[in-house]
Amino acid sequence: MQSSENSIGDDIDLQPYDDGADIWDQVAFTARTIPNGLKKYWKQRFALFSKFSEGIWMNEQSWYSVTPEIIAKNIADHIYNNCRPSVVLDAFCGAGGNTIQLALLVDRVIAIEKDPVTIRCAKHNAEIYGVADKIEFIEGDFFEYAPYVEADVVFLSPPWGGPHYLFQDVFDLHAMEPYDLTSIMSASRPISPHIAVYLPRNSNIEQVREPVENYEDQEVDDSTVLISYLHVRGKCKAICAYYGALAVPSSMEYALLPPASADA
Ligand code: MGP
Repeated sequence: MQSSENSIGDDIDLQPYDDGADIWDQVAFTARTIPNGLKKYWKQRFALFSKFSEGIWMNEQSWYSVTPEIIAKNIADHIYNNCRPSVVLDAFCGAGGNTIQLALLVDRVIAIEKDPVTIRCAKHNAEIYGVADKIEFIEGDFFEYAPYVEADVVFLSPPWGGPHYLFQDVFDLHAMEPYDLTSIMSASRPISPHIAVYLPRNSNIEQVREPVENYEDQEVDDSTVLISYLHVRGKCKAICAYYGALAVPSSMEYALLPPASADA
């Protein structure tokens, strides 16, 4: 079998802490074993993780929800350039796409994920990118841990209720499942006013503003929200809403934006 077809490449030095033998059938797919519904993501595997062929693990849910690497890097750059944080919380870390790019820039990332298989993917993938020692992984529920976490910036890439989010013309962030935007913002704000949220490209933009409409903070102009439309090869994949000191346009961000005609 060719290694380009293989999530577990021949030359991989599997991590001694977790050889994954018990979950390989859930996280290590090949061109032959990838389920039909995930084939479009398989074609994008190197856009999701440029080191895919070094043995990246993704379970089914991660395939459709992980942030493509160029976008994760763009968000991490924006956070780093505007806040220079020491510690960032990634509250729903999934298979680690955002956590890894953040850990490449900041001192420490606290990465929370409640699904036991998904967090093993994230730990394993962080090893491949050489940043595992900068990440504190917590297997558990963000809302339980939120009151005890200390971080300079909060990054949120919540579940959107599955790939069906595009069935709505305008995605209702109040009805986002299992956590609506207001709930995740309310749990995050006591940790830091500097928040980035990765959301569907068809999100109701009025609702993106609502969580901070009535905040008055003397240190930060909390009423400003920056919406970044995130593209891969000319196609908008998602948006990132930036709050607090992150709500500042950056040249990095505009570098990703294609001409308007590229979206047609
Ligand atoms: P997509 O739905 O596969 O759109 O997701 P795409 O690739 O434009 O598909 P098409 O059918 O329009 O061709 C685009 C991106 O959204 C994915 O790469 C993920 O980064 C992100 N994403 C998708 N879902 C379902 C989720 C989710 O539930 N949570 C989070 N945080 N991100 C998601």
